[in-house]
Amino acid sequence: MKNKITFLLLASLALGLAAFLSACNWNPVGLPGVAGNTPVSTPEPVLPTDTPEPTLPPTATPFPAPSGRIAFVSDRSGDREIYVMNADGSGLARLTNDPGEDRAPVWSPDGRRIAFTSNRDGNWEIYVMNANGSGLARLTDDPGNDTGPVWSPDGRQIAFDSYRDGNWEIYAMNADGSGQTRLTDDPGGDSYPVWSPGGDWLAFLTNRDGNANIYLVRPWGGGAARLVDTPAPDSAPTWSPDGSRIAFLSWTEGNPDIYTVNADGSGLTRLTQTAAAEDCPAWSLDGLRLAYCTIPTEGSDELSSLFISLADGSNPAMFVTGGQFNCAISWSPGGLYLTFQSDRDGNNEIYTLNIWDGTSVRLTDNPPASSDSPAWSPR
Ligand SMILES: [Ca+2]
Ligand SMILES: [Ca+2]
Ligand SMILES: [Ca+2]
Ligand SMILES: [Ca+2]
Repeated sequence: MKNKITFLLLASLALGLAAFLSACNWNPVGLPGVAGNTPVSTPEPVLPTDTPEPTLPPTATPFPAPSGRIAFVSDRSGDREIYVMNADGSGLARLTNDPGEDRAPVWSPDGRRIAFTSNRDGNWEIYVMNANGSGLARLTDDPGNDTGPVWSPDGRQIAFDSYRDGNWEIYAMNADGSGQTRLTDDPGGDSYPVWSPGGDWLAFLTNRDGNANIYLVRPWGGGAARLVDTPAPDSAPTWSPDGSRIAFLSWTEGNPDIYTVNADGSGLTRLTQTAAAEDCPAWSLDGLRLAYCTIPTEGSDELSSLFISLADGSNPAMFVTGGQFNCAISWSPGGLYLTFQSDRDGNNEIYTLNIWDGTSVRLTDNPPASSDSPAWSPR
């Protein structure tokens, strides 16, 4: 009997202690460690508060404003330079200042650096700078043209196109320019490398089969393999965020349409069937949607438009129309906005689009200069 009472007493003490710990949100894992002789104060227990009654009617939560920065190219100073601005168009800064042509800014995955292509030293080379324009460094240095830098997802490598061997080949290098390695070796033109989200593949374009096809190669080299065999030129491969599918453009039906295919080459699916030229397929960050542009055929009285459809091509919704060119789509961090260039107001300017209410805002206004090639920072 005594043992039973003792047991019950201990059990109720244990339950009480557990209830106390639970009620206080006491988190033993969160306790600071004791370092050296520094005394550590015991945190005050946090008493549970009553769950507040929901306020009716609910107050409107403001829609998140666009964050991050947008890099772009403009010739407003007389030659093409790289600029950056806040996502509302404020805080404009010119990052390059060289009579050569500077183009194709691409953000490092951590948003701290920008790689770009310039012919300032007599032929196209790859450069990198900090996101405020400081710390400029040339990464390639050879007489052949080097273009199209793309960062690996971990930010440690940059893949690019090079003509240093007498035809276009895919190269990769460390982000400081060291370790430049040729990944392809074919007399055909190999260009436009795109990293898979996992960093373990590069998709690229090659005309080694007689028309432009998409191939895959490992970032460390080895053989390249054809992803999909289409009878007409393909272009603009872009990986879904989970790496399972690749969207691209194909001229199979006589003009560019958007297709997707699994990363193993199976499941080829045509998403658009229009006479216009689709362009710039860009997956939403959750992989559920694809944004793209249509560029009307020459002589058509249609206007260029920007669409967002589901990832299988269904439910295409026109978000923007006007002008002959809406393109260069880049999604915002968080995925609630995208930026694009359009000549809907007469010359190329940079816009943002709120994909939930469909409103677009023009961020640049420098006629007749062009502002184009917007790239939204990843954070
Ligand atoms: Ca320049
Ligand atoms: Ca070069
Ligand atoms: Ca080649
Ligand atoms: Ca089409």
